[in-house]
Amino acid sequence: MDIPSPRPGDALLLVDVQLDFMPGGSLPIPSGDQVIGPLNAAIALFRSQGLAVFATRDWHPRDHCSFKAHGGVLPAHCIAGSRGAAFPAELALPPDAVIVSKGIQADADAYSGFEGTGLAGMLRAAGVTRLFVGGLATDYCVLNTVTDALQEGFAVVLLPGAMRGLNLQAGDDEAAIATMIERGAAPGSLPPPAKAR
Ligand code: VGL
Ligand code: ZN
Repeated sequence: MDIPSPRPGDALLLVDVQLDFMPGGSLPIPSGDQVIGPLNAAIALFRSQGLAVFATRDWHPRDHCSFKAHGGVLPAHCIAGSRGAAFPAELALPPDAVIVSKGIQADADAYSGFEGTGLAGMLRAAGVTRLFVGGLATDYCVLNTVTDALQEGFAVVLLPGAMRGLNLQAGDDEAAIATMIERGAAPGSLPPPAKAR
């Protein structure tokens, strides 16, 4: 398989790597914490090449419409400013990472990092043409973010080892990856770290 290496015009996009989506969080994604190691490796690689890192976060008001108490089906999660909405301390987000908050309006959900955030414009302003994407959850926010990225004209390389799905039904994550590839994303991984010599 052809494994693209990052080059100028590329950026890394982390989707919703937040404590509430980790084991023990309020909306835990199975093995969600397993994305942190591979994403840290990707962050190091992109930074070593001077490439930008973007990170979306779910950032809901207390009365968000996706919450059970407010007509939705989900437990309350990622309330803006709460501990659960924070990035895990183990995630090595660089200080100049661009943080993109989504789902900030009570009456609308936003599974895509492009919805109502201005992300496409920010990426274009930064000269980004291709995104390497990992994070949570493969079958919800990653799927919707990647779909919008392709729609907006960005090339996408998936980092399947750095994603995990909610899998409300078994296999939802695999199906989401297949759907993203059908829509034009490239299945990729990252090259292994260069060997010291
Ligand atoms: C997500 C459900 C609700 C996600 C966010 O990041 O995939 N899923 N809010
Ligand atoms: Zn949410």
